[in-house]
Amino acid sequence: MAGMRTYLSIFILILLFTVPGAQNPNNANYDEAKAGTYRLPDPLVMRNGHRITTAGEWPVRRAEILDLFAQEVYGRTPSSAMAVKGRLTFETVSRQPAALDGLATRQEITLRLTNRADGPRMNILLYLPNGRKGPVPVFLGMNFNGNQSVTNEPDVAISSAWMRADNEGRVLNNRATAKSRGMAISRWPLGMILRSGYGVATIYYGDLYPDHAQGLADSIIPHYYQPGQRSPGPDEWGALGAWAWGMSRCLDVLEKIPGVNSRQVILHGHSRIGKATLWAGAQDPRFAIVISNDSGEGGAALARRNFGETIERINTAFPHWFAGNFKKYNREVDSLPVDQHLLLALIAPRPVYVASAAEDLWADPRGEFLGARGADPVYRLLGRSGLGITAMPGLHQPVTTTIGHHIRAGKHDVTDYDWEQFINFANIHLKRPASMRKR
Ligand code: GTR
Repeated sequence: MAGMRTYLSIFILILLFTVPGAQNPNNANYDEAKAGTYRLPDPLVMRNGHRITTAGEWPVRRAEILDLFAQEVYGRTPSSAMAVKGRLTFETVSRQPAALDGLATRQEITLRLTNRADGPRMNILLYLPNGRKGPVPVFLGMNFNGNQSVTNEPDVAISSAWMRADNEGRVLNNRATAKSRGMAISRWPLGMILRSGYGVATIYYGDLYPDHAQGLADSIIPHYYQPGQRSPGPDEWGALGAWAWGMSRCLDVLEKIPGVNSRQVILHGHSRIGKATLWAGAQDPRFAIVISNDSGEGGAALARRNFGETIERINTAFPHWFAGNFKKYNREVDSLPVDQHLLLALIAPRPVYVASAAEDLWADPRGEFLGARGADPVYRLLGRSGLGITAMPGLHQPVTTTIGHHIRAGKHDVTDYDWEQFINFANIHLKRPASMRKR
């Protein structure tokens, strides 16, 4: 036993000295002068060198870029998984017409993620504001700690899925406890959103893929293998792809729920969920607006900048997130045929919002802004306002053109300030008259 432990310690020591970035995640570069020089792939130049000059040609370049992200970065979603679109069965398992002191009607909806009755399920928590005429727009986003974490209400089901450990007793043995109720309410200001006339839909991201390196077996991915397949191919989806797929399946359900304006669903996500959000918004044109909050590396931040998290570091710490092919670029970022500005461009002409936090250097706020700026030519080609600026604005100066942006003071988080901007951005782009907004 002791010998075993010695071997293990030696192994860990070797690992620490051989895996770059493993010693200290913060051995990253935070010096702007050392962010490096790079040439971004031009959004308007095809791989064969042809330059796109008209909006009519964009769909061809768009398809090329989408395919490159699927092939090299996030992995393809298998066609067997796409075939179920809109055909999976769901049921409303609870309904509370006077939730949150009568502010909203709350529903818990269970969606089967395969066509087997005993297969995996995804639980949607949906609030629709009471007393509104006609269907309402909805903010849809995944949560990190189970649906019970976004509200203090005692009668919302506690997620029974695997959950990342927590040292405050809210998650014990990788399962949420009653103490996890409301643990994320600061990131989910339900009252503010509902009073502004929007519904809220959320899902625990772990319903699709448990977020750990061995999570594959318990994810939805094996349910969509080809006959005889034992693992995803190097160009097939990982956790980010599975989370993105779940967002679209939630939209399939919202399309069938009375009271929801499914043509005005605003997809939002923070950090790793923000990365999946951008990928979902890029693939699924039904999302009306897409919001990335502090999504960083693999999200809105340019990969070619050596600042904060890098491709090598993200693939090392989270080997399950991206397609296997993405690991080819660990030390070869310049050969990556895309960069993250092109991911944002895939959302065009729909409004996209990139939010950053000044102290969140790991996510590279400037790289996130430059990602937004890099998407601008596509929006302008399509006749939209794009970002409309070239220099990064100072703190708390939100940009609300078709590519929205803000950088706020503070840390990696979702705050009321962020939500105020998201709601304002949605009000502007969904053209909601003041009378339909705050009550
Ligand atoms: C970090 C990771 C980031 C970001 C973040 C989060 O550890 O390096 O890319 O996703 O987690 O999701 O909070």
